[in-house]
Amino acid sequence: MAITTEQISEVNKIMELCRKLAPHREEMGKNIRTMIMGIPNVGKSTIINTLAGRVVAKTGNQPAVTRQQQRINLQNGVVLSDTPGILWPKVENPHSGFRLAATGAVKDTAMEYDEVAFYTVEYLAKAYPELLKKRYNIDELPENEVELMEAIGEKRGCLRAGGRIDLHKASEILLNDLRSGTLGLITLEHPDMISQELVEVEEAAAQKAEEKAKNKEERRKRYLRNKR
Ligand SMILES: Nc1nc2c(ncn2[C@@H]2O[C@H](COP(=O)(O)OP(=O)(O)OP(=O)(O)O)[C@@H](O)[C@H]2O)c(=O)[nH]1
Ligand SMILES: [Mg+2]
Repeated sequence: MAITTEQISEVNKIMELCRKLAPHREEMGKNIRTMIMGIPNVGKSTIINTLAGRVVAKTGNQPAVTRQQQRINLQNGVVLSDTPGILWPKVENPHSGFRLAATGAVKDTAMEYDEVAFYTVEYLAKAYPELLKKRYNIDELPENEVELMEAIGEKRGCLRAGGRIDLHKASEILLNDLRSGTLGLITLEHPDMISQELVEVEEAAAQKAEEKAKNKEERRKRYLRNKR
């Protein structure tokens, strides 16, 4: 992805902020030590290359491109550490799982790829219908997500023998367009969505715990019956 001059000057503001945060380091004549952290495939290494003004860190459109910590001296009083992407040990909210997969933060093989595309297109149809219409030249978006993926596939010539739509190919087109920014500026998550989803996650967890307790009680009863 090409970085614009505007983006470069935005990114360089980070340097000013770092200096403000740690003025004592400069007074001591020491380098300010910084570290960049985040989920996989969000552009950590790309920011580092932009700050360095040259390619010092390997980037790529998939998770786990950076495999170990790498320290880069920017030669302007700041030393930067690039780190591999990190994720929560367990993602309990299924919506978060889909969104992480949509952005490529988890490996494409970790989840059912086409399901991820269906989830994403359903969200985009609600949140950004105009972007979808424009990108794929569709006047009216079908309500059903499978039909919508079929419409995208049809527009892009994703055909299989017998004229059937190749949904996997259509899924690849959609997710690539999202990840490359070709679809437009998109956010997959808002704070209010999360509050609602967390309530659902808690309810599901409570229900699971209740079922588990019930099963345990059943087992205990059966055990006591057999013992008699
Ligand atoms: N659309 C878009 N793509 C970006 C942006 N910044 C980086 N990318 C692309 O996103 C992909 C991942 O970038 P990296 O810099 O390798 O990401 P990372 O966070 O270092 O990834 P890991 O080291 O794998 O955790 C690359 O294909 C970049 O070209 C951005 O602002 N917008
Ligand atoms: Mg990286």
